[in-house]
Amino acid sequence: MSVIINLIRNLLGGIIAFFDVITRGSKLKRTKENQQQLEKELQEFTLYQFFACPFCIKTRRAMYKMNLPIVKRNVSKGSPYRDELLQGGGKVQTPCLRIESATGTTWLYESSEIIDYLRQRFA
Ligand SMILES: N[C@@H](CCC(=O)N[C@@H](CS)C(=O)NCC(=O)O)C(=O)O
Repeated sequence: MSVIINLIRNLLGGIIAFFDVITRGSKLKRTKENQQQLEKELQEFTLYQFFACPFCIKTRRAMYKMNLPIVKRNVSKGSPYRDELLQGGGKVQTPCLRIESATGTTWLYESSEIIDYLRQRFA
């Protein structure tokens, strides 16, 4: 039964992801220098996610719009990143943004909070 539920969930997620790609439009443009500088800063971020998770699609869409090419790690069952997320963040819930800074590592859960954080910093 759970196999069928997972199949339906992935199918619906795939459809949402497809419509996201064809409707997301253009991304924010920066000068080459500004984009390069920004991409250096982005090395401190990692997004833990599932491809077909609607909350991850919403977060990836906002990241695309802000032109933030952040490293993504898929946490499907069997992936080593799933354990990394569980150990570091405390639970397997996606999306989760890992933020590395001089003061330590923060694991930010909740799509709305992740998007707000990125908007405040980069938009
Ligand atoms: N309110 C959360 C909801 C996140 C959520 O429910 N994510 C699901 C995937 S779509 C999840 O991680 N479920 C745990 C699991 O599948 O193990 C958000 O907006 O980020």
